[in-house]
Amino acid sequence: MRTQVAIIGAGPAGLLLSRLLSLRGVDSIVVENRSRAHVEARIRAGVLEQGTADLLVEAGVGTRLRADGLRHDGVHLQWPGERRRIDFRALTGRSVWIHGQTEVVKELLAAREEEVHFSVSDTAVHDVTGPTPSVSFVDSSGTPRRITCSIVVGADGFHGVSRESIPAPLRTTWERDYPYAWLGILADVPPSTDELIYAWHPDGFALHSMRSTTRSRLYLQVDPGERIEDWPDDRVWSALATRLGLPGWELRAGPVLDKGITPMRSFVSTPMRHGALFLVGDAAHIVPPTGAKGLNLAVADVAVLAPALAEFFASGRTDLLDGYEERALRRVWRSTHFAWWMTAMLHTSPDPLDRPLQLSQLEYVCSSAAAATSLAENYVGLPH
Ligand code: RFL
Ligand code: PHB
Repeated sequence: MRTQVAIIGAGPAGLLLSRLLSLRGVDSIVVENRSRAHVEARIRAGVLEQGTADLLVEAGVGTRLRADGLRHDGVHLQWPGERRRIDFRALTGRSVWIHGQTEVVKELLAAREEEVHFSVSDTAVHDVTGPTPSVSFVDSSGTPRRITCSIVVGADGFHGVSRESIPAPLRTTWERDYPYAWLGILADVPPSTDELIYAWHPDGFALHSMRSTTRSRLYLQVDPGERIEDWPDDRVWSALATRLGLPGWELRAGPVLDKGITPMRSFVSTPMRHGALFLVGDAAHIVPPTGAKGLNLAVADVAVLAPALAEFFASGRTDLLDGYEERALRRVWRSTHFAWWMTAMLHTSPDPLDRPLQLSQLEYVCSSAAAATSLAENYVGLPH
């Protein structure tokens, strides 16, 4: 097979890149090691920055978002006895959109299905610093195949192969594993809140999010060693009711459709480019979910890379490609900081100094226009 851009990974980053390239007349082929059903069913992100939403609409893959997305003009921050609203619209003139990553991926896949090879194995990257870059893999019928191309894009997430194909001595990584995890549930019950609630509580952080007007998504801070079997539904609902509780407000419980525990990590790996190989999204960086930056950052990388690749194929110009890493990393570090900062403000720890510092910070963020604006502009996303 021959194409201009071989893309490894059919997550949001790989699929959106393929879509944006096709709109600019650049050919690509995507290889994905999971099945289509698996990729379409993965429950992940739910908050889109305005810039992410705008890009999806511009790319002609925002039909579901326009029909079903919920515009949120703020979030609630909470600690015992207090629930305060941060008004994004008043502070920044912008909003975020509640729309499941699952829906984004389904619409992108429908637009790119002919170009995606699912259920492949043994994906490997070759000769990205030489004259004949290629990606080899074994297809779903067991046949070895190879894509020769000009550019390889690693959009294969944190556990992919493309980052590791850059020689280890050339790589620098920054990494932190947090001493807590998120237990998340998707529940078939209308949200008990109009906007997201981020709650500090002595038992641990809790988040009330949603996927639609009929589906709630909720999270609890737990120890990373917790086993999901030890969290039957009634224990989860009871912990959520305690941590999100406020006099006069009630949490509606309902059937749990999905339940899982996710570790929390900050991770950045450079370079994001090695010869003809470019990394985008979780393949190069991971943020803890507090602040909802992961998917948005993957989209932001693609928003920089797609026009740079289109320019390269149209005119041979390389300056935009040469500037990709620096431009992408500026946003990566801003979002990495914001996600770390939100995480540090809201998660309880055994260190007794943390509690008064966190409560002081929460009070400050909710009462100072300057501090609230800083949170708001990072949350809604700095301009692309
Ligand atoms: P993905 O989505 O991980 O996609 C990578 C794809 O590559 C495939 N792959 C391979 N394919 C071929 N060969 C190989 N060797 C391969 N190895 C892997 C994988 O199967 C997969 O299909 O990365 P991408 O595209 O960079 O997108 C990143 C986002 O998915 C991620 O940042 C977000 O989901 C993070 N995240 C959230 N981000 C937000 O912006 N807002 C949120 O509210 C939010 N909530 C979340 C999240 C992530 C979560 N989990 C489980 C990681 C909530 C959760 C629970
Ligand atoms: C979600 O709805 O999954 C979600 C929302 C906000 C976050 C993280 C996850 O900060």
